[in-house]
Amino acid sequence: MAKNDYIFFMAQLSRDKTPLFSIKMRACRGSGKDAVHISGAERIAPHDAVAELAQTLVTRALVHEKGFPDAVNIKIEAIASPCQHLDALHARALACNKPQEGLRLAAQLLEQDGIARSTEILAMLPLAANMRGAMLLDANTLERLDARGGRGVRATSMDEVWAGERDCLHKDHYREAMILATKVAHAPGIVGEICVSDDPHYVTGYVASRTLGYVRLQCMKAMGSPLGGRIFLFSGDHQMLPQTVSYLETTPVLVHNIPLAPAFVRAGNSSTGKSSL
Ligand code: WAQ
Ligand code: MG
Repeated sequence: MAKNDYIFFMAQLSRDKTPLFSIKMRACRGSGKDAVHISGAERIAPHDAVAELAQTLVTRALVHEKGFPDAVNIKIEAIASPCQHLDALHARALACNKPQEGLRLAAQLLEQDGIARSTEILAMLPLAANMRGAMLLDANTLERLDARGGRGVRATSMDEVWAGERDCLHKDHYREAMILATKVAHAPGIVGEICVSDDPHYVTGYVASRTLGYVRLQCMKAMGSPLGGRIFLFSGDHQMLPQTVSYLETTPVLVHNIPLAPAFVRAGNSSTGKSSL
């Protein structure tokens, strides 16, 4: 092998062996129990891209509409376990222009997906506001399963598969939510998710599951409201819960083939007056 070929070969080999890194950013104002979450984001990237991404995420933390943070945390860790590769959920988008309409569509979609108590579940969304993570609920009994007070369960360790840098200085609500929703939908025992952003000017939310796909709902809350929240719905034997939470919190997931954000279309109305979704 010629010398240059050898150098190229060795460089390639070491790159393939280079572990992926998780880069997590978290910004808050205040401290201790009174800390208010301002922004958070995470990426999974190869070694060469880590320093620049960390810098971009710090900049993102410093320019959030919720104001200046008092503290920005960056955590960089090599990913030790093998990543699970998942195809993104199918995506669609339903038009609506009032929160009540969005919430009603959400309830209907979940009900059609087999979640009988969807209206009661949606009425619990305000309880999930101001949590750092999601409220984990038994979809059948509505019992709260996370028992973690204001923290909730956070899905972490996921990104789209690295295909060169994409802009992450600005939050891409759809893309980041699709990555999270794809991981959550594949967690053992999880049968659905509901999400409303806590970003005051982002009123679009979604419901998702493996069978439903990812359904964007154009308006889920009043413009300007800082109240969002997430609910993860669990169904099954509670003995499985530690496995579910561990999957959500630690299994590294890389998502492939994220579809472009679909345009919002009106749900058709059937003769019964109920939307056909
Ligand atoms: N794991 C669990 N819950 C989380 C996580 C996480 N990693 N990150 C945020 N949450 C919870 C927390 O309670 C937040 O208040 C709430 O979700 C909303 O989080 O297709 O921006 O990051 O256009 O404000 C939906 C995009 C965007 C819809 C959702 O959520 C679309 C969004 P945010
Ligand atoms: Mg937010």
